[in-house]
Amino acid sequence: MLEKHQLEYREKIRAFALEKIEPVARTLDDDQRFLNEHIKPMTDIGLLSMLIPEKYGGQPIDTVCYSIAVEEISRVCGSSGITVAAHNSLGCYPVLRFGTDAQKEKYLTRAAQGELMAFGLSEADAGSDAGGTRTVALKKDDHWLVNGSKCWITSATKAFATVATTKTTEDPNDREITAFIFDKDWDGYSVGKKENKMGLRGSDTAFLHFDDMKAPLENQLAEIGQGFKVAMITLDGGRVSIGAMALGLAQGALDCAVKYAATRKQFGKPIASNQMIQKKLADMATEIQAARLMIYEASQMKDAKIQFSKQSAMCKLFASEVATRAAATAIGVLGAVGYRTGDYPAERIWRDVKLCEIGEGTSEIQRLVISRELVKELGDKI
Ligand code: COS
Repeated sequence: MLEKHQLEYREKIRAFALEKIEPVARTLDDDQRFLNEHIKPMTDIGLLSMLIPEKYGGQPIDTVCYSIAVEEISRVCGSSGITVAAHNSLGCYPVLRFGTDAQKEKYLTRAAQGELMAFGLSEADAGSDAGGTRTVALKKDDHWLVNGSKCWITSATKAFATVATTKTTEDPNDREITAFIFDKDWDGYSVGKKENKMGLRGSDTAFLHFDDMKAPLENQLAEIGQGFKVAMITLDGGRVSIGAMALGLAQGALDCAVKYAATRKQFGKPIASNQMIQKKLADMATEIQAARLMIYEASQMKDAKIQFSKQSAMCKLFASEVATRAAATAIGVLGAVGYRTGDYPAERIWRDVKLCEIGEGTSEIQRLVISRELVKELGDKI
């Protein structure tokens, strides 16, 4: 059961999403256009500072509310949902969790004012094997010299700073990985061509390149060698938000399917009166609610500071697979008009949702994380 403040927050964000985001969701996708005009209203309502303390200008909320926000935005527009989720969970959170006071002051204050932050973990040859990083930062007298590239960076062209992992050793057999915060305006920092994606076409995704880039020593985030753990802990939170995004997309698919089934008449009656359609709608709704409860549980565990790697992986895995099914089922309920681009969001959701089974760890990686946690729980018993 949600608490009163969480229900009120949901109403507030739902109203915002319906008023500001839904009317343009289709054109963002059609034109592969980033939601520039929404950054200011999103900032004002707190969507870009949900995890940032008030002293840095943030509008902090609990993680259940954060998941609700990502769900409600994604329910009308996946592209906007991932922009919000990546900025908060991947860009801001590691600075909040591991940053020095000076780093928080410098970066979170700007983030709370609506400047986006990004996260760079993946590389061309380091995807699921995130520890296979080749980007390298070597310590020179008064700076780090950084070379390499990161890929699949959400909001790459927009973000003023990126939290990224690099090796900090030249030894090919040593996986010493360290996290940093890199600023977009530094010499040697460049953004690649915007990716042409199947879905989430209103979100901005590109490579980041670092060519002999000098990073000040104070931009090291956490201890040397702790970068992989910084990334994994960040992903524990990020995966809940991808779960919430999948949930919103699934709910959007259900909204669309129910409305259509209740109004579309064939054989003289709404198709919602057919048992085969009823089964589809009922199964979708039931799975979606189960996913929602898993996301709330993982969110609560994060706030309670209980180890939640397993629950985070589970809720992302389940919600994204539920959402994939829901999107396909919605198209089935709509039939040919669901297949056509434009009139109904079902086909856009179907394209958007696939990312949820890939980004922040594939479904295979979530299963790997879950099963490793299960074995770990046995501990001394084996
Ligand atoms: N929290 C804290 N520490 C963690 C952790 C977590 N969630 N997950 C792993 N670690 C720690 C381990 O405890 C281990 O620490 P020690 O060296 O002190 O024992 C260290 O990190 C290495 O962990 P592990 O041996 O499990 O690393 P692997 O190389 O086997 O990789 C997986 C583990 C596959 C789970 C990891 O690489 C992963 O999540 N890959 C997917 C990456 C991903 O999601 N990419 C998408 C990016 S989109 S932003």
